[in-house]
Amino acid sequence: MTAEARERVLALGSWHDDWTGLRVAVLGLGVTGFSVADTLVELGARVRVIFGQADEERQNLLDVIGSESLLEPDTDAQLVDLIAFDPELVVVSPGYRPDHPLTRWAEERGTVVWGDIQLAWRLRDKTERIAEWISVTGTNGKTTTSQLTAHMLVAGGLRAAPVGNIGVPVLDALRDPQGYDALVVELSSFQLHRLGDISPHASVVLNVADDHLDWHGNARRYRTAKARVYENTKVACVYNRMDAATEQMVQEADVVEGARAISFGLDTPGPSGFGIVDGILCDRGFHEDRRNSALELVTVDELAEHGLAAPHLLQNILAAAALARSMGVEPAAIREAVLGFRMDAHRVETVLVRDGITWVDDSKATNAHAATASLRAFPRVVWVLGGLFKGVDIAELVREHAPRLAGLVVIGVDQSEAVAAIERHAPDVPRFLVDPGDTEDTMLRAVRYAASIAERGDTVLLAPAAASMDQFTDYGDRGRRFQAAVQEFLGGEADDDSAAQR
Ligand code: UMA
Repeated sequence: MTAEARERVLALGSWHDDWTGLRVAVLGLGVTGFSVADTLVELGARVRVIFGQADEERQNLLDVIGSESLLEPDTDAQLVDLIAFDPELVVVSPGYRPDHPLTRWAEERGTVVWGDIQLAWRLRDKTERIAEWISVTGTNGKTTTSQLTAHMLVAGGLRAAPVGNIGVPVLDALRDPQGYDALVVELSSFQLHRLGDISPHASVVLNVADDHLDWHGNARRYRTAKARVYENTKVACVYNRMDAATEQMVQEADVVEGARAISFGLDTPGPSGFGIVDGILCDRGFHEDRRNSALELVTVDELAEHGLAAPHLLQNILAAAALARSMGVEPAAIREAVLGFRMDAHRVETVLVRDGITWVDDSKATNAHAATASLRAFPRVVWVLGGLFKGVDIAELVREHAPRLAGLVVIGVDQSEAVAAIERHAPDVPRFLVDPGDTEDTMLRAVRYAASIAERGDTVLLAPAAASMDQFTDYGDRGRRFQAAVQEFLGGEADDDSAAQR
């Protein structure tokens, strides 16, 4: 690849530039790969999508839009195809590891390699109304915070949507003909790894704990990826006062002059923070008279009535409020948005209360940090855990929560890591290993066992601390099967207060 050809690609920074005839290889055909191919074909580029597997509908659609494609599970054969295609630009889906042979080949030869976020940033001027970006990341709470922020922006009269890792590719949103005032972009550490030079209006790292270490190689690289979210922020870098690592990331970030560091936390805030005073969530970050007073947003009691007062949710609400206030949303609109907000399914969702035992689905707890937050919320727990631990050591998690455990139910194909941690830190807690041979039956067996040891006052908690793909399609599938098994096994009437706890 000549330096000149490379420069030509790097100079493409607008929807209105000339993309015609550009040879682009798109790696992966999930939601991201399809949105990238669809966009680039629309711009007149010559697109070839290379992927190991994909659903049939997407493959058929590639033909319809006029993209070339290669379905080939073997990476060596994919590489031969990529070399023959001789791309000028490679756009890679988030799931590809940094050391993947195809991206490595492209980078070594000097071909430009972007993620979809970098491409979307360059194309953001498609409509006359150009959206500000608000970047949201963190190990946990990203999706809830992105949804809350978008909700607040909409309540404040802006056209806004949550996009990105949440499941809607940014490229799909920015091709909406009406355009947006703001896009709240949930960024995974994978997307942050290939972020490029985006310049968000505001940004936040909610918290940082180890996750996805198998993908990044080690904890340092994972944290470095997360820290990138603050780079080039224009107005507000929002960080968590209770998580020193996030503050350090802000201090080290290269931001646009004038951008402010704004903190959030459950304690009393200083003049550049959001926090809680006497049971009231308040803003001392954007309030004009912030040196002397705080602006009331909503009370903890009001949030409790809506099932939104768990500590991790209060943090998400404060972070979202800081982001929304940075866009000028008034406190009354923030209050209205929060009180009208409903959590997604499978996030600490009460399935049933029966005989004084509460059955809770937190299938969304796909890592140790999230599982800890939900385990802490209950005094005595029969804990259903296991799946793909993604290179993170769960021994510490078992050690911390051993005193509250009434029982353990281990699911997942490879249970050795969980068993080793349990033998070390919770050897006396009754445990049951669900035979991984029969996925269909997994949750029913888990529920049956949990029911045999849970007592009145206990919570049976599905908080696997692991990804689900070894046995289920995704965390939603895992949660639905758990809920179905609870209903099938326990069925019938719930205790009277069951509905109230949902
Ligand atoms: N593929 C390969 N080889 C690889 C990796 C992927 O061939 O090494 C191919 C697959 O065969 C398939 C395609 O790539 O054709 C799938 O691409 P992908 O894994 O990047 O997934 P997408 O469907 O494009 O979805 C991605 C995010 N997935 C991942 O990061 C793994 C989605 O986040 C995100 O919603 C979507 O882009 C839109 O931005 C999911 C996720 O699990 C929910 N995220 C992780 C998390 O939140 O913890 C990071």
